[in-house]
Formats: sequence, structure tokens, C-alpha cells
Amino acid sequence: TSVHWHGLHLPASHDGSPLHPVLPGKSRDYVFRIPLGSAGTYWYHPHPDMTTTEQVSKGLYGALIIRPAKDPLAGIRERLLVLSDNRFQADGTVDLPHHTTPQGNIDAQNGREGDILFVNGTTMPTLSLKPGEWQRLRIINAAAARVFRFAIPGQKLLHVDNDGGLFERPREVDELLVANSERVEVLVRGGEPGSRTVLKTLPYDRYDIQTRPKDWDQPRDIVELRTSTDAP
Ligand SMILES: [Cu+2]
Repeated sequence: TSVHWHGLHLPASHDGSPLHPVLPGKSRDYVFRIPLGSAGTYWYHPHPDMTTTEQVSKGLYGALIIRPAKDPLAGIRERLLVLSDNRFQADGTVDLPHHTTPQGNIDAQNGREGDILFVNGTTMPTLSLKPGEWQRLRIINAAAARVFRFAIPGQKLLHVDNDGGLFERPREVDELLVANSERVEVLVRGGEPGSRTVLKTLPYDRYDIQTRPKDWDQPRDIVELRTSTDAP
């Protein structure tokens, strides 16, 4: 295997590329200095030749947050959402068909996509906010191939960071396209006491026409945002 530090600027020999595998039974130390100005949301995952999909789909990855000495958004509650998808066989094992099988061939053409969407290893979690409270969502697209198109119906997203670095000023958007491995940070706000909204992903057609999944054009729910009845 190897550990690739996705998005960080560091010496290539310590970036866990397929050229620097750690062989079975061996170990290695990754040594690097993180340059100033790197504050942001990143992730790490294995990157060995040919077996990256298998290792990542079995859960070998995680988030990496680099904090600045002085954060302009300090004081805003933070949430980390690591998004992925996966597919399982009837016995519960991860479905990783060989590329010579029909499904394996589709995976090879489109990129492997799963029908179950995970957030931090669980499905459809609930985040609670206070009425009017802002929260900062650090979102990592750790799916192998899925492209998310985030939207909260009836609400704008305040896009503040992309791939490790706050913008000079926030961008107000109705939806946000986030490709695989991309990281975004958005601010969301609690609504009326007791109200509920859902962060969804809207359809995004990136498929070969012959192998488009049949439900590709359906929006999917990702996270429930529930506003408490507490005082703001
Ligand atoms: Cu990567």
C-alpha cells in the first residue's frame, strides 16, 4: 500500500505515489514539512498501482485538517462530512467484481459507483443547528467516481473554501458541483425553531450512455439539517 496526502504540497518521494509502494510486511515513515498558507481541508488515502479502488472501498482513508494560526471563521461551529458511496453483495461483503465481468466492465468504464451513500461511515445522519446559527461544513468527496451536486432546497449555500484555502469573500450559490477527491467548505444556517431541511445531491450525468445507472436522474438525500427549538 502507500499513503497519498491528497492536495498537500510536499516532496513527491513522500507522497505515496504508485512509484513508492510500501510492500507487504514493510513500513515507512512519511516525513514532510507543511508550507505556510496550507490551511484547509484535505484527505489521505492509499495510492498503490492497481489496488487503490479495492483498498479505498474497504475504508482505508481519512480526513486531514490543517488549521491556520488565526482562522477568520473562528467561533463558528465546525462539522466534518466525509462523503463516499459503496456497493455490497448479498452477504454484506464489498462488491468488487473483476473487470472481465459485466459489472466490472461498467465500473472500469464509468468509475466504480455505489448505490449506498455514506457520510462519515453512516447513512443520512442528522446535524442539529440552533435557530439562526451558522455552521461550517468541511466536506470531502471521498467517493471513487461519484460527482456530487449539493443543494439545500429553498436555501442558498455560502461557499467559503475549495480544495484547501478560504476565498477572499464567500460565494452565495444555489448548488455546488464537487468532483471526486474535491473538498469544499460551506456555511449553512439554522432556520425557524423546529424546522428541517435536507442537504441533497442533484443528478449529474457523467456516464457512458450504454451504462448509465437507471436511477441516475434522481436526487438523493445526504444529511438532514434539523433546527432545534432552543433559543438562538
Ligand atoms: Cu487522491
